[in-house]
Amino acid sequence: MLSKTVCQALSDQVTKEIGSSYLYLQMAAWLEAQALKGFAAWMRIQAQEEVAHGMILFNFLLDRGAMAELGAIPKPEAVYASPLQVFERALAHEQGITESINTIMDAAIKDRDFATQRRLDWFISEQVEEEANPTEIIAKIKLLGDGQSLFLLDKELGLRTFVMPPPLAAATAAP
Ligand code: OFO
Repeated sequence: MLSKTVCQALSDQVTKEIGSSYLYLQMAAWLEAQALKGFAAWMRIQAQEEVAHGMILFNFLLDRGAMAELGAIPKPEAVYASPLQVFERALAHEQGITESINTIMDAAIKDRDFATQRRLDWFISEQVEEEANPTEIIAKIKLLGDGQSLFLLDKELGLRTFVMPPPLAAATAAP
């Protein structure tokens, strides 16, 4: 049985994951307004992934017989100075999400809640990628500068496709 603390922390994390989706959707809107359709497409997929992350935790709470109590999602920042700033903000956001997942893991360890620890293991690995992606894009933007070559990166980012995270794919697979 989930403790009250872990249950609340997981519910809050569902809100944060959906909030991440909301933030990335807003970033996609700004990028598309700058005619950077590839960057925007990348962000749209990121937004989709975040909904999937939220659903993994939501399903987990319900599977454990807990009541998920969702919170309010803050309004995301709508205007950015440059694509570089967008990805710097995305990286800072992901670092905060990593911290949040680590805090829940701490609580689950204190509770000897092994099932939650197993579920969070996936998120801990995922956060390595969540930080690596914007870090790599920031490096490429800095390398290429603001000029024409940004359009090459725009093309590259536009190739990203959505991959359903395995824990959610397993839960939604046909019987
Ligand atoms: Fe769900 O990892 Fe990003 O926020």
